[in-house]
Amino acid sequence: LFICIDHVGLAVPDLDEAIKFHAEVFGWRELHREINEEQGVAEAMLGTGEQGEENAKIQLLAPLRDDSAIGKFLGKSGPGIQQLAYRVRDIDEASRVLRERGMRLLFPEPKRGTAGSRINFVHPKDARGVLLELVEPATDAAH
Ligand code: V0V
Repeated sequence: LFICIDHVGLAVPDLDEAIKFHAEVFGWRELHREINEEQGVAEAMLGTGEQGEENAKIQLLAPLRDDSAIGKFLGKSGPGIQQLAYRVRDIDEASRVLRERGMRLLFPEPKRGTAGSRINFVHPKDARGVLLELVEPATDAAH
């Protein structure tokens, strides 16, 4: 059903400051950055940058608005891990199987995620306290 861990998402108040911190202290490199209005986030993907290495990424998520998912998370829990993202080959099939197994997905249909991917989320109550994202990368994605 799942291929691997695609990324771990961290809620951060300030994207630029967070990128700098994770680069300077942990050596992560910025791979990609974009604004996703629908999700209310400015996000950056960080990777080790090792050629040929297929590693899980870190996604930094900063809120565009206080009433966005990340804005609310920061207000309630402060900065930290907001989501765990599993990569799937076929999000429609994975969603069907998970619904069959009793999981509630947050969106009726997948939404647009980072770098043209398709994303959906399992409700944190159903995933035992974890906001679980499903991500089907765009077929022509460079990363
Ligand atoms: C809420 N809860 C969480 C949680 N957020 N538990 C674990 N991890 C989280 N991140 C718990 C919360 O403590 C409550 O438990 C319960 O779930 C219901 O929370 P709520 O306060 O009623 O609901 P909200 O308003 O905080 O909303 C939570 C959800 C919301 C998950 C529904 O954040 C959402 O729709 N998220 C999906 C979209 C998203 O996260 N977008 C930003 C990333 P108690 O207190 O009742 O026990 S965008 C992204 O990842 C992109 C673009 C990408 O990857 O490409």
